[in-house]
Amino acid sequence: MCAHLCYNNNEIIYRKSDAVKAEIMKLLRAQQGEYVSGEEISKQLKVSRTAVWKNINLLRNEGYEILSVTNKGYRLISDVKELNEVELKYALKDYKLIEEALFFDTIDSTNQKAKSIGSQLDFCQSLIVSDEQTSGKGRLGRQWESEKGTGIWMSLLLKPNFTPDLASRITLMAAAAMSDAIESETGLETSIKWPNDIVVGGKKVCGILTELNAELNHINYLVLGIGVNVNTKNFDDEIKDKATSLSLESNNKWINRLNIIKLFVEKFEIYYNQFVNENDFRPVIEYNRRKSITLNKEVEIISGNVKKIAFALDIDMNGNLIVKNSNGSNEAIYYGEVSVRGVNGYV
Ligand code: BT5
Repeated sequence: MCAHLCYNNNEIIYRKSDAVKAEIMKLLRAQQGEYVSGEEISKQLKVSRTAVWKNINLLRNEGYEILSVTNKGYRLISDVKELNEVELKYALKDYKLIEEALFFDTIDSTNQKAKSIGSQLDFCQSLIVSDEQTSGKGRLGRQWESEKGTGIWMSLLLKPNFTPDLASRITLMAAAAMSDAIESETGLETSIKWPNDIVVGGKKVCGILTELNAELNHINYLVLGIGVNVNTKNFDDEIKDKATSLSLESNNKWINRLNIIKLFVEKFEIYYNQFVNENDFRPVIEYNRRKSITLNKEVEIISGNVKKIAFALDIDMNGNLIVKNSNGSNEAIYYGEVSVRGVNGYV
């Protein structure tokens, strides 16, 4: 068991108080701007009036605007921060995979933070989410745009008990779980560009970066970094032709980031447990095959300075891309230092 805060008494008390805050928010939201009395809240939540008052003050400190009027009670004025520490911890409290959830207003990179936690003794399996990244990273040190308040910028820190050669499977699990979460929340149709992009309307909405700290036969920790453009409206010139957001693809509708995170964790935990406990990776491969935008077409494979054209045939049971080379031979492409592009551009 991890020796971090997550299982000691303080943390349990802290989580209980998180639950009270989240339940108060639920009641206030249900009133849709009308007043709800302190007495009513205390009755429904089975806590004292003083506890209600204390928790309302805590919520105010966290940025919610809540009005209180004598003899009327409490009224929610503004509720724009759907993604914050309280809501995140409460939303994830039932998922055993995540022992600790951390939220930052701003950070250099959630992957970087996860790596520094992972290097401590007895770390917790954690989900690290930030509202903004000032130095978000893609593969091979590429830059990842992570504008404040607009996307999901998060990293899952895991201590898997399988060998390092299987780690790339986590990327495919994440792609399947996130594609499913996006579709459930938004109704959009997604595709997966092998191995680490999710695509909507021919453009990238999500990128995944899996990093590993391992010995030859043992993983010390694994960091699964995921970036999703949710309500992003503007992209830098270099990427605006190939990047989009869930909101842009849904007629500018505002989309709830927390719901997507929760749906993702729910699905990812199922895939992860199936693989770790039952050695069953088939559902992930089947999902990736079904949603693949890479298969059955000519692709350009870029490895360092070397580029070649091949035909993408299949994703095998290990998650490798099987391609037919121009000389007719089949080859398994491993996830790693390889970029795969459509011959006419990004997909
Ligand atoms: C990826 O790399 O797609 C992995 C991105 C992982 C980002 C997450 S956010 C949370 C966690 N913390 C981190 O620091 N990173 C992870 P790659 O396949 O190398 O794609 C990077 C390329 O995508 C860049 O070179 C740009 O061309 C493009 N790009 C950058 N920002 C983008 C964005 N917000 N949306 C779409 N494309 C973007």
